[in-house]
Amino acid sequence: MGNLLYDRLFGIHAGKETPFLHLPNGQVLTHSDFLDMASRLANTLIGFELEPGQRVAVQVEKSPEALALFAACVQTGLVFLPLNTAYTVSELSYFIENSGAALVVCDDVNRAGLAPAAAQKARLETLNADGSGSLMRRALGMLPAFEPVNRTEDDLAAFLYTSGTTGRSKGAMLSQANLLSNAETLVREWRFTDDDVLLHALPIFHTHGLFVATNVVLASGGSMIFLPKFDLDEVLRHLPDATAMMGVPTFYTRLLDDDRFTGDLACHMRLFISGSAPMLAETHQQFEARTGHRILERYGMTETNMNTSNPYDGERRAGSVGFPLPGVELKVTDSETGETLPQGEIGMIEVRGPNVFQGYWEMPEKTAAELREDGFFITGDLGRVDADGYVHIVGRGKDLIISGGYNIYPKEVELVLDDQLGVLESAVIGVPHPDFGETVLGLLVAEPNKSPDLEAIMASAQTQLARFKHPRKLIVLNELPRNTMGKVQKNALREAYKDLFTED
Ligand code: MLC
Ligand code: AMP
Repeated sequence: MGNLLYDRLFGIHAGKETPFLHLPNGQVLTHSDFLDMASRLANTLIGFELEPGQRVAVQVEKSPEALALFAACVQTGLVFLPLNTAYTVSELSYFIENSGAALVVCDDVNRAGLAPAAAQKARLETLNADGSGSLMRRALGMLPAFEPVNRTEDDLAAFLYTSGTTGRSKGAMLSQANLLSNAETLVREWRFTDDDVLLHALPIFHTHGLFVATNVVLASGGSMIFLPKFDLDEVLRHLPDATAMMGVPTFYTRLLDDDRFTGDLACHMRLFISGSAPMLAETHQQFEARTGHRILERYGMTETNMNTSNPYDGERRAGSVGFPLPGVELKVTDSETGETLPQGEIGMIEVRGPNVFQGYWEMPEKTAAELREDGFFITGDLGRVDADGYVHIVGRGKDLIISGGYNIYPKEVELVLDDQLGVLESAVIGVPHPDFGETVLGLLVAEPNKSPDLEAIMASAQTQLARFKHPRKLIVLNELPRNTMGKVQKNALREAYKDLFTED
């Protein structure tokens, strides 16, 4: 039967002494070095007596070892479950519990905090940013060879948790075929080859940095300049050695804000790609004026990987996310009836294809509500298709904030705010922000004759929510605007505060 995902992403590079990872300290790991590391880890995982299909929850800093752990999970048929390094212990406990993870891998500094959550069912190992920790200590004693475990294309390869409108995160289950089909399509569409050097400054716990960036490089046999995070100085330093870069819009606005980012520095590049959040037409234009490059914008989601892309050859249209990828069907429907709307009209974007996930882990109702029986996934994004077939995202049907490429569901923050002393109720909205695109604003209504302590509320939020979800500001209102049905009018609030962070 084999293990197609392993064979096509990793196995094809066996014995290759060409570079795979260029590290900021000048060290280079070849494809062969990387596979040795992955195989040692695979032997370690098997030694833990884990069964294929079990989940491995991983909250670690970006490192070659962390990436090799993904490869080792593919090799052993374990389900890789990467988690944002910003998550607090309280957020992590939910993911560990909900996924029923059999192994938790975390940084040494978080070990004590996570021990109670893992104690019930999971084994706990550590992996630090420099590769130290219990996991690699064990792996170093293992053989650098491993025969991949048999897996079918429908077997699960990864879980990625994504928040929801109710405030409860859902584990999106991705199969081998979901990941492989998308990676191979993107290699072709974006013309990646083994000559490419991708500047990789994204986190590797999300679709963008892990499945889009890394899998595309693996499938094409190229290499990556593997930076721990987006640090402007480091990105500028390494840009001359790269051929391509992928980023969220904040990467590009930060580059444009720096005079050292010149046309000369970018002229040798083959491709700049943006996604995960809308890029302003103004950013597209400024980037082209500065560098002569048109950023290629694409559109995807945790549940679907990539759905659409602007063309490699042909017009890359600012404000559009391009055409459905080969094999992906896209339609715009009436949110109420589900009927397909006439071309050009605005409605709900639905997609179907080999990229679309298998459902939410142990949440059949939520799965049924978003994934139709005929295979179309209801994205929650509102859009239209123009006369030339380009898809435009015009808004969101879901109550979601995207800050610097990270998703925040207001409900999750509201639940924390509503719980605070002196707070009667709250509304959390996204408002424009010059760096993050959008940011979180918390609006509070005090209980009668109480005045909530805003500093104490922020401090409490810090213990419960990852930093990127914290409101940048809290404002106390006399009441929240409501419609005749009693529903909070978030549109009115967004309009009232739209200039809060963008006015000089
Ligand atoms: C960091 N902070 C954020 C933040 N990232 N706050 C809001 N939104 C964010 N995105 C916090 C920091 O903790 C810090 O808090 C403060 O904000 C400023 O820090 P910074 O140094 O400026 O942050 P930085 O480390 O530079 O991070 C910004 C960023 C990063 C944009 C580089 O967030 C990032 O790499 N984003 C990429 C996200 C991504 O990969 N999304 C893909 C999802 S997949 P303090 O304590 O200093 O106040 C997906 C599907 C698809 O969406 O289509 O791709
Ligand atoms: P996530 O759940 O983190 O995978 O985020 C997916 C969401 O990001 C999508 O549903 C869109 O709302 C948004 N998104 C991704 N790419 C783009 C883009 N190019 N333009 C606008 N929104 C995007």
